[in-house]
Amino acid sequence: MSSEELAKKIKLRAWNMGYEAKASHMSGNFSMADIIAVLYYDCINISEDDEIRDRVVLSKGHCCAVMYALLAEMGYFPKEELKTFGRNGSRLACHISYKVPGVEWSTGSLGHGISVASGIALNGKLNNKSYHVYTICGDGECDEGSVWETAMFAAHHKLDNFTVIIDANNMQAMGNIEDILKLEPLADKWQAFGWDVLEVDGHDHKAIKEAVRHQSKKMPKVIVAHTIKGKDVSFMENNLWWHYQVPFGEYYQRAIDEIKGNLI
Ligand SMILES: Cc1ncc(C[n+]2csc(CCOP(=O)(O)OP(=O)(O)O)c2C)c(N)n1
Repeated sequence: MSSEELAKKIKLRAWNMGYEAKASHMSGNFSMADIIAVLYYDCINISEDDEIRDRVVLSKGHCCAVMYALLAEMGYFPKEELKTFGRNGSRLACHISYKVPGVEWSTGSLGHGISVASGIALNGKLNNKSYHVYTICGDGECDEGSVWETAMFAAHHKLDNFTVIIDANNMQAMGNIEDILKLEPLADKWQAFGWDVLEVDGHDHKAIKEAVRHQSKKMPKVIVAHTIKGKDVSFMENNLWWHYQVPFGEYYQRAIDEIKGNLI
């Protein structure tokens, strides 16, 4: 299986999970699927040895369905359990939960995951650990003040074992980033805070891989990954309605057909 196939696979699983659980945030799940597929397939150390395994914190914790699907694909827990997503008593909560094997930290309150992740990275530095810490953050999430505290903190401590990947899909819950709270020039802002900044097409697996593998020296790294919200489903792409709309009716099968049609 290629990382491209893995990305499509986890989208299909997430869509089915969302349909059964009547869960939203599917379009934000789809914009980041390629990023996490490349991360786990091609880049990070997923050793079981706690001393050396890389850490991944999903800061945009509302988009947990693709992450759970990915972790199940990677063997962290049985795929069968994905059917319990969002059910009473299930550990697969609709915002990501640390109770699920492979999940580093529970998130959902935007701006928290990235802050915690920087602390984990500092801990690694102070204790001479070889692990790298990655966090996936939304662009809307960058409205949170704690994101910019982290930007200062990580640069101050020269955390070159820390990578933030921004899923820059240009939308948040209630509208376009540009209209709600302008972020541009986003890359320049991170650079001004003392970060090594890379920009990629967040659906180009080769470009994502190269950016993730790029080793920054004495500074943290941010990858601004330009993505499309709802990627690969025509009626969801860049359509705000699908931020909170749950999969239903005729849309259910149409999305599956489109994602499968795109299977490489
Ligand atoms: C502190 C906080 N405020 C508000 C919300 C509600 N909320 C959930 S998703 C979302 C939009 C986030 O936008 P973005 O980070 O760009 O995520 P994406 O568009 O990728 O889904 C908001 C405001 C939240 N989860 N946490």
